[in-house]
Amino acid sequence: MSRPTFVAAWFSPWSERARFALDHHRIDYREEAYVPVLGEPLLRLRTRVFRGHITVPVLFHDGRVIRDSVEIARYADRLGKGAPLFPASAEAEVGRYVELATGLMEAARALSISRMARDEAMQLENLPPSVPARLRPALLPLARLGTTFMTRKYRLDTRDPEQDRANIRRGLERLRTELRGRDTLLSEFTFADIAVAVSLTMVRPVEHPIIPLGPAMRAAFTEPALAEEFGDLLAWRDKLYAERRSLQGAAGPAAA
Ligand SMILES: N[C@@H](CCC(=O)N[C@@H](CS)C(=O)NCC(=O)O)C(=O)O
Repeated sequence: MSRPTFVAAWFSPWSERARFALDHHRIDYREEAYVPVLGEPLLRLRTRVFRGHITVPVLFHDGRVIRDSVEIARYADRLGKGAPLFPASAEAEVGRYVELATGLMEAARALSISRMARDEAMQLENLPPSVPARLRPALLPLARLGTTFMTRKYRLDTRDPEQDRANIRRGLERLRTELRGRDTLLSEFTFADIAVAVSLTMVRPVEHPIIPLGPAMRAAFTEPALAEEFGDLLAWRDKLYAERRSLQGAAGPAAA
């Protein structure tokens, strides 16, 4: 099999859920770090998408261009030899959890980007880990442009932070009820667990070498009150990462 190329934002939960699925299946891929704004023209050229939004992750393989994290995970199920993440018997239920997790991430993105927009340390740490420390201060204007760009692109300034927090809380309460203290949301480990576990990054990031966030980025992604209130869900996520997240891919320096 030829080696797929995975274009991803190193810290982004959308990228991480696809990376998790690729690694679950032990797929040998090459990761390329995507830098918002700067990386967009080349990505448009490579994907031949010249209008509308373009996002990462994107997977290139054998002439295919897969531009969606969930579709990449489904493709990993076709390529890989691990246990299926989308078992036919649970298609609808997995889809329901993916929708819930994506809603949580969208609400939380508005909160984290608005924190980043106000904090230089967070903007600097947001630069890909491959950028050498001595070059980082000079790239601060680029990092700042990145948060402004994301705010405009996703119309984050039109959102109501209190409403977003309330929606996240409702979603987390539902997850707590449905998880009922079990190890997996459904009767076996599926992409539902990956999508939900990864979405919890936006409540408080996992401490795992696969996503080596520094203190400022950790703070950007942490919602202190929700993290306190839903410590049980975060503990579930931490255990799932410890048991299920292989180190094959690397979101950190090796990914660049
Ligand atoms: N449908 C996409 C959505 C991905 C998405 O929202 N990606 C964001 C992650 S923050 C992104 O690419 N941001 C960088 C940019 O928009 O330039 C998926 O699930 O793959």
